[in-house]
Amino acid sequence: MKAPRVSSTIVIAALLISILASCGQAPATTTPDAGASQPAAAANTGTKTYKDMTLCYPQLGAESDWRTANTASIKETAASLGIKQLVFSDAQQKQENQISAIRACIQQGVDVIALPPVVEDGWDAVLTEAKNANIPVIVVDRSVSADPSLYASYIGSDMALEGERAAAEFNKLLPNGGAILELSGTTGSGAAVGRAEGLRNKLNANIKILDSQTGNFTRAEAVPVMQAFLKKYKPGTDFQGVFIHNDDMGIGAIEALKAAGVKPGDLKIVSVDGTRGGFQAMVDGWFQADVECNPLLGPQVFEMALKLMNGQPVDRKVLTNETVYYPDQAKELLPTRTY
Ligand code: GYE
Repeated sequence: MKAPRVSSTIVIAALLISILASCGQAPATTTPDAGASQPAAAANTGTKTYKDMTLCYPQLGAESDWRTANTASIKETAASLGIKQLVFSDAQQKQENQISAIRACIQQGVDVIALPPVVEDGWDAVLTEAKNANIPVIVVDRSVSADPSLYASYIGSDMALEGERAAAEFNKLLPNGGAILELSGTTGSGAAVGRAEGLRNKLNANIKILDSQTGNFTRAEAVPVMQAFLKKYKPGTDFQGVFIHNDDMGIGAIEALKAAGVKPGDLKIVSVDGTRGGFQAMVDGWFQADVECNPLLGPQVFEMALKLMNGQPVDRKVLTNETVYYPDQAKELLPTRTY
């Protein structure tokens, strides 16, 4: 009687772990290749479990609701899986802070580093240091321009596809052409670079991008940028639409538009993220579409981290499956949005 009881306990525990790992997870597609080139962190020490894991997450900041949800997903997943230690820090959107945090993690000898890089360039040195210390790095959320041999995998969104989806919305919203403004994210960030590129790739030739300025992904910084746009260009006459790289900046922009007497629907506005704030802006008639970007990456990150600790191959790229939300669904979906 004893043996079956032990094995059913193991089965239940394994089931629980896999349920927890998939709970709240962003749906993903994977790109297997070159997985065998990962640094083998846990070569001959037996199979590691979540209880053995120390994971370093040098978060880039707390600039948006997307970011808050991403932080919560990492912290909640770490707690529910019962990992040994999560080394979490907030770099306040400064790359040098992220680099110092990574160096401290290397010093401490963490098992895995999961890095959401604030910008794309400038990671080669610190990624080389991690590689030399045999600590695998998962690049999360935004891309890096460093050589792919310096990190194990990328988990996150296809930012160019998000920009292309926004372009498709403007093509539908402005069938006879026109001009749009772009309120872009942090300069040099994978998210802003990809979205800008995607927009330009797919926007109809009769829709002109009149101007593009950064609001650094924050509400506060988007307000003066929109105000400056409104001083230079007349809404409805000089431009008919605005592409905004995230919902937080969209909310800041709405504040400036309202103050200038612009009414919901006067302009075609497309944003990115699909946060509660974005859904509210659709309910209120300000956004005509919100391109989804899913921040709930915790489960995938820890699952991959465990594989890396055990020297198992991983997919080089895990892209989140995403959609576009519209005002007619917003009212119904808003109450169940978790971020
Ligand atoms: O869209 C924005 C956040 O990198 C995908 O960063 C992320 C972006 C997200 O500040 O809200």
